[in-house]
Amino acid sequence: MAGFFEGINKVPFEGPSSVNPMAFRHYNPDEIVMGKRMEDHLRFAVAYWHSFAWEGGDPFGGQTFERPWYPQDDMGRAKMKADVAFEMFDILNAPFFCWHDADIRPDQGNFADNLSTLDEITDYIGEKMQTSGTKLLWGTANMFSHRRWMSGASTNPDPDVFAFAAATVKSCMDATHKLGGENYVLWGGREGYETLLNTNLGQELDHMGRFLNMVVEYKHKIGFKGAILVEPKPQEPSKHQYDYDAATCIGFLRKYGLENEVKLNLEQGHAILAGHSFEHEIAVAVADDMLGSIDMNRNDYQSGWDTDQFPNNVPEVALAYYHILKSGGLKTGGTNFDAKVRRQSIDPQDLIASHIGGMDVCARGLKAAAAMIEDGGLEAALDTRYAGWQTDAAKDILNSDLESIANIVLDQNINPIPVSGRQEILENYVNRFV
Ligand code: XUL
Ligand code: CO
Repeated sequence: MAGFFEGINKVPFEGPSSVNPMAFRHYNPDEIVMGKRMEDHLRFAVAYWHSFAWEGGDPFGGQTFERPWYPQDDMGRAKMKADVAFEMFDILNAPFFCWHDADIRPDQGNFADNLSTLDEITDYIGEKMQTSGTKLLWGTANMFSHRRWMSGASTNPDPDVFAFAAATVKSCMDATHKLGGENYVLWGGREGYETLLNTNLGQELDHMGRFLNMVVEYKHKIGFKGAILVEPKPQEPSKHQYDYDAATCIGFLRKYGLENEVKLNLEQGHAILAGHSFEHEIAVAVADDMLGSIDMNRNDYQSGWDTDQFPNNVPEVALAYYHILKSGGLKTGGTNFDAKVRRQSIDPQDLIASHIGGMDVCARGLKAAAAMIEDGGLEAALDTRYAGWQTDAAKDILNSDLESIANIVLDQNINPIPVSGRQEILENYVNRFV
């Protein structure tokens, strides 16, 4: 449906002094940052669900948006939605997009019908991708909205639901592979529990581990070269979700022998819900070479909900990209805006402006992160702080045992002198760049 964004042109880069609300002031795709194009560092993706499938409801009220592709229960309107999506990708010059099966096809109730509509719509999207510059960052299965998933997907007490989930994920992996997706994501919104009174936690975790092994086996069977990613989140919609945070996921992957096959898709808002900073989650993943991709959307710090807002805090974003750049940057992953406009932002222009803002904030954060790395101040401070470990005597400690170390402490009268952690000095340093 060409014309939904009537009057909105391709978003130009106009530089920091621009006052045009429909222009980029920092995101300049071709600008070189640390030897690489900005677009290739950030690898932005538009999330199909929030921009095109979500209708503006909240727990107290229904749809606020009026879109010509509602109600979303018909293949003709699913194609119209795809036309509008690609119109928006073009306006933004977005390199990637992401979807759940339920966002792109109408839901027609049974598996066979959903399979054939998924096939038809992914053929249609595939044709559009031939002439568009926008590629698929990842596909995923929505196994949380329909009532069949209310007690979980792979962790459901009912084996029929496990089977339905396996069939659904197979179909979504096939569709992702067909569209050249660079990753496949699993987020387990209902993989958890509401109460332990009715939950066999150990059995459910074993089923989830087996399920993920089947996903990996199938990836190799079909020759899918992308990464399999799981997305941590501590709760919401379930009271407790098994994929709680990065550390929990890494432990889970190790337990089920998947640590070399599966990486993490980390989301800023989920980190906050888990009581962590985003850079904490990234640093945990990087320490184990588990960073796959990021969802760059924030929560409202007062509400305590997963509000999926576009990022607007440059210092936070800068620290996230600092850890990403230090780890060598995003590889198959990207920066997905798992973010939605507020339900009062009902105009087509709001959809574009929100992405412009998010992309600009990330670009500023990336440039600040690169400047900190090039300056080297944080790295130098770390080197100084850990310099003691460079001596042979210190390295010997790690190869020794408690008894021998105790003797050395006595013989040499080792008496540590506390050293400042210099946190405020380092915070002031970061403030120079953001
Ligand atoms: C939900 C969430 C999902 C995943 C994909 O909080 O983040 O949109 O990113 O299922
Ligand atoms: Co997400």
